[in-house]
Amino acid sequence: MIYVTRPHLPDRARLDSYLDRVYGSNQLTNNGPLLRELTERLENYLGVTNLLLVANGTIALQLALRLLKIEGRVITTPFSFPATTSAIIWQGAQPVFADIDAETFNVDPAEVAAGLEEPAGGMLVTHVYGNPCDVDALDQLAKKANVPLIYDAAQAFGVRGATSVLLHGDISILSLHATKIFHTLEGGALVIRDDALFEEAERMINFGFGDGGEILGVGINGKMNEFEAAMGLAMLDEIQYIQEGLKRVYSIYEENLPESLLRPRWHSGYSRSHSYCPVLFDSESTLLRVQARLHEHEIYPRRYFRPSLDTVDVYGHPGNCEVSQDIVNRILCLPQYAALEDQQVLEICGLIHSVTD
Ligand code: T4K
Repeated sequence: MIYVTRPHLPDRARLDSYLDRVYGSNQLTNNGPLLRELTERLENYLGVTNLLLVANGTIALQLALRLLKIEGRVITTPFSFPATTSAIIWQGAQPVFADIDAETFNVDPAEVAAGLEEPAGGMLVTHVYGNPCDVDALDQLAKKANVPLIYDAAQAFGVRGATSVLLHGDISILSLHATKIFHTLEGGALVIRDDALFEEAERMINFGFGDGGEILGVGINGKMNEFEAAMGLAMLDEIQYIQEGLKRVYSIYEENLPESLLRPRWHSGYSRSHSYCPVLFDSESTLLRVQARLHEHEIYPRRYFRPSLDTVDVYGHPGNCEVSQDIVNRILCLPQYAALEDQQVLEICGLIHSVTD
């Protein structure tokens, strides 16, 4: 079976050497030594400061919204994972969907500007497939409207231009879930621009406790544990191998997929994470035929993202994002992970050709 992704498991002896340290210290969680070491190494690797490791990417989004005291209308994208919208609603705010650009699949700044014509509490937008949004335009819009801006960079680990993409906006969040290029089993992170807000976030994920154990704010338990940090350290030791593998697989797709299949227009000036291989078909019926052909061969691509989040009834705020509603019906993410063999990628390309040619 070939799934859309396959989590990387680092060398067992390497992981064990980190786990031995946990067994030696008996410190299993609560800001332990491995967590502190991983935080420092990730800050260096990503080129950021004020990075806070947490339990998962979803709680990172919820914390970001809470830290920035975002209420009321939140301008957001309909083309993302459900966590992006549900975090807004969970915080008691109201998602207002701005449609996406038909070429990048990221939120369209002109649509965001339209959403900001009425008073808004903030913006939460996604770097879809790790492809940076039009960050310059969005940063400007947030500044002009004087609202906080959160980037859901769950899929954008390691993406950088002149600097890390995570340095845009007030807060960027990462998912470090098992299916991501770099993972800690479950996990997430916030990168917080403001120092005072970062200190508040450190307290917030630990029940609101200050250094002396006094309760300084309403907190929650959002901590990452030492086993997860051990996995992160072992993963980081192998990140170059993972990235090279993803790049190899992606380039085989690029050379061998039908030219008629559209790919997102990637933001020039930024590195590519190669974590996802989305392809856009001319119609949903072609997509369904390709999917069925791949399933016959036990190959399971995924329809990331679907549905368009502005159409989800339980979110209670249906929108009318025509571009997103069209794209979700035609986009398919092909299997993409470092351990995929050249021959397997070529087989997938051949099966797609057999339907589209
Ligand atoms: N914002 C965005 C833009 C996101 O993409 C995500 C997460 C979030 C926020 C929230 O972050 P977290 O709270 O999750 O940290 C997967 C991931 O679970 C999810 O983290 C990720 N985005 C999303 C894009 O993909 P599903 O529902 O597709 O997961 P699942 O279990 O169907 O896994 C996909 C395939 O991976 C499976 O078909 C088989 C393979 N797999 C998966 C797991 C977990 C394995 O082989 N082994 C495994 O252990 O969401």
